[in-house]
Amino acid sequence: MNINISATQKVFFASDFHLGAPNRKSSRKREDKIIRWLENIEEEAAAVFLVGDIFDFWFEYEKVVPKGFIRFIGKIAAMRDKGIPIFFFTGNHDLWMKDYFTKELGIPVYHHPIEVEINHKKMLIGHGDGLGPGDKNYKVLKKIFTNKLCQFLFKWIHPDIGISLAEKWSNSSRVTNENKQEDTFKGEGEWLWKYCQSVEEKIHFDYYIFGHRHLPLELPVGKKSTYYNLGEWVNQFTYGEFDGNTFQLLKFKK
Ligand SMILES: [Mn+2]
Repeated sequence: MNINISATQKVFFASDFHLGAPNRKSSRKREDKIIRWLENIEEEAAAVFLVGDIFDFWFEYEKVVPKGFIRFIGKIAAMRDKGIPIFFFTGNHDLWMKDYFTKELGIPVYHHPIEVEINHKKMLIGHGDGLGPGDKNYKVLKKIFTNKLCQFLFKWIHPDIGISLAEKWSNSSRVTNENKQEDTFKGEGEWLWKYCQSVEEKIHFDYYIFGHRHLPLELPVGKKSTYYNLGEWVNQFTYGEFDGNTFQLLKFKK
């Protein structure tokens, strides 16, 4: 994909909103903040990349849309209607997104990292789950979650039961879980960083942009590339901004 932006335009990146977690009240507060962010950037936005785990849980039934997040969905619908391109990626929490956003809002939904060139800078953009060494338990789970038969069977559980079950499960792995030992830099154990390095050996990208890690990172990949992790929006409210020349990680404070 090729995007060209003018001197007054910017491209924005964010991930891991985890809308819905840990409960409706706290999610609603976060949703309002996300909408304030979108209102802040929409004047300048040439495109917005929402890079996975936007919903703490999402499942697409044939005729039923999960309740909630209606203000956020309304906001991105309005931005699309104004002509701002928005790109969605699935994460490990919302990997069951299918074509509802595409058909209803004109927002493509990507399940894998994609290559994007913006003003001649090459970027590899994706959520980042299951890439690189490590994350072994998740890789097994992902096989089950992406299994067509499992998805077919889940679809036939009544949504009131199916979604409740999924929310219970999500509770154990959610971003708001304070016991989660992932908010400190792991050095050599940063497997997404490793993944960037292995890609860079074969093909050059200026920027590697991922989410999933819940830790804002800016790390060199070889001599000419940088790996950015977008962080998350439960505690840190970090996002990426590219002005055509420079990529920056910023924090939304309003
Ligand atoms: Mn996440």
